[in-house]
Amino acid sequence: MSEGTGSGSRSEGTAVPPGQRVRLHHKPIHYGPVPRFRADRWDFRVMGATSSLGVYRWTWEEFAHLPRSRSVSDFHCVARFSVPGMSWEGVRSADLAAAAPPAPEVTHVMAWAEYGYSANLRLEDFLAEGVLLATHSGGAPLAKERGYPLRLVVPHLYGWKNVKWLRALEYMTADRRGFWEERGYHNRGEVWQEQRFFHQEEPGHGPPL
Ligand SMILES: Nc1nc2c(c(=O)[nH]1)N[C@H]1C(S)=C(S)[C@@H](COP(=O)(O)O)O[C@H]1N2
Ligand SMILES: [Mo]
Repeated sequence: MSEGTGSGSRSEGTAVPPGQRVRLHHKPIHYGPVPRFRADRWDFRVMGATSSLGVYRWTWEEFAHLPRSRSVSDFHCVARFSVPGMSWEGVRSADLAAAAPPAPEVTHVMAWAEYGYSANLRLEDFLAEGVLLATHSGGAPLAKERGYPLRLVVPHLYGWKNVKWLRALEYMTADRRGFWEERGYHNRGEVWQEQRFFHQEEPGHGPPL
């Protein structure tokens, strides 16, 4: 088991990103219902521009055999609260990408959840230190409403990029906006740069059409 600290966590001090306040507890936040997990129907896929051109697929049982790591990081919701020092356990994005390598042209990744929720990430943000496909939090399996059985943890990007009930990753050779990115939120959502909303994006960055 490898241990790590999220790149966005700044956990050495009490620093909180601009515009955020610390909250120790918070209610789950998501759009739509909590999906039910069925181990016999669940799978995890990596699709799109893989280097082999094929689709990778793991059953729940197979997914448990991927290398596992732990990471401690702060969580930042765009609704202006941050939860310090959350501990997560799961598969590091880099280990997943080693098991399912992207083609050299891949620049972005779309994370797909149950019911079609999605969030886009730059490949470098996806591969950053501290990014996990988490199955556990605080030493226990994720709670249903926190994304059980699998959740993306991207500490340096706002909460909406931390896709709960994760089912697939799509490697992309051009950027495309996900669910909230199409609805007025920032395409990247980096918390220390306070990239909250679409209107903050640089001109020419590529507005949604
Ligand atoms: N599948 C899915 N994942 C999601 C969401 C969602 O609506 N659907 N909401 C996001 C938002 S906006 C936030 S702030 C976090 C909240 O995570 P939490 O419920 O563990 O606090 O989940 C994110 N992941
Ligand atoms: Mo959020």
